[in-house]
Amino acid sequence: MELIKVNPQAAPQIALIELNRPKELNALNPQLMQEVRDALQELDRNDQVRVIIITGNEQAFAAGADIKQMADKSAIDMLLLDQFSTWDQIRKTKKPIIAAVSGFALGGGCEFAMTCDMIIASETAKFGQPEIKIGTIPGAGGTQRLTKAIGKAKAMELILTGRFLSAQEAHFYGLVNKVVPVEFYLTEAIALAKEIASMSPVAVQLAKEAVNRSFETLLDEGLMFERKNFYLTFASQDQKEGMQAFIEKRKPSFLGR
Ligand code: DAK
Repeated sequence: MELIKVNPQAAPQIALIELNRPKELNALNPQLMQEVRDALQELDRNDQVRVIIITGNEQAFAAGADIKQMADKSAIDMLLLDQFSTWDQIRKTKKPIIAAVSGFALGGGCEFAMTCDMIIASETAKFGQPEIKIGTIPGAGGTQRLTKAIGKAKAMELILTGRFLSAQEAHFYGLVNKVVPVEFYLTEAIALAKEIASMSPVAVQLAKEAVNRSFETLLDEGLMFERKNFYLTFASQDQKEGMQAFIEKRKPSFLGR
């Protein structure tokens, strides 16, 4: 594992996965996501593990998918890359996953946190779907999960403006379970994990499956729709301009084609 660190016993029965690309604010590239997928599959099989925590560092949970790797891709390149199969496998993890978020959780980073089952945030956490600013749209569930988590009006505002939600706002809108001072976000996640780990693992697995089922049929359909529109943005000049502008650290000039 190059881009993540895994500790299967961070506390008794609690595993910890740390995203570890600090210089790039933990930007999510395919290799990192595959490492997360492999780690989750192994932890799911490990009888000593009951709850999994995923975290980044104080500055960033993850600032999104890696823009530098996506910038020059065509819609068909994105389709053939098929990164969704990795994300879909992550979604199938049976054990409960808590995201312990500090700093930026943006774009794919916010989507990744929402793919987890619960979120503990530090007071410095910032959530958002800023894809619109680089000429694309959320592609890994943001339009679906954020809308279900915080309601249509606020989700629409965040997705169309790219604004960020503070940790307190995210808590107010029901996106996160709890907000704590930055020095406690990991210990708070571990405390929550321990409480869940003391329950019957069979009942926990079945309960997780049942809660997810409450919206999964619709979610599958919504994710498919989002995916197609996400790919379509890669056929636009505006996506090329938006991502290139980010890389060149300038404002994009969108032409609407
Ligand atoms: N990708 C690549 N590099 C990134 C990055 C990203 N998303 N975010 C930050 N970095 C890099 C910066 O380029 C910079 O690198 P150097 O210039 O030092 O080489 C370094 O991290 C530090 O960033 P900044 O210098 O910009 O730091 P600041 O504190 O000034 O700003 C920031 C922090 C988070 C506000 C800013 O970095 C920022 O706006 N980052 C981009 C946020 C963003 O637009 N995120 C959405 C990306 S699109 C999919 C799955 C997921 C997705 C799509 C498909 N499939 C399964 C197919 C998701 C898409 C996205 O997430």
